[in-house]
Amino acid sequence: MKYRFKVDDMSCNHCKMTIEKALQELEDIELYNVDLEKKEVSVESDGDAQEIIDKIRERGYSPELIQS
Ligand SMILES: [Cu+2]
Repeated sequence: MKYRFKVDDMSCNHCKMTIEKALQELEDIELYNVDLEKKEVSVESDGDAQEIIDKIRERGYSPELIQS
């Protein structure tokens, strides 16, 4: 599954790195991209969206799934 999340409180490269590290901890993740300018996180994963949301929230950010 491909998911896209809007993460409005991601504001600098530190945020980007923190979120990338969080995503790397998920075993089902195949691909991910963190776009700081758009404040978007794209993920290809066999897991579900909630798992990804929870993981990013753990680090203090507020992802919202973008329906596409
Ligand atoms: Cu930051």
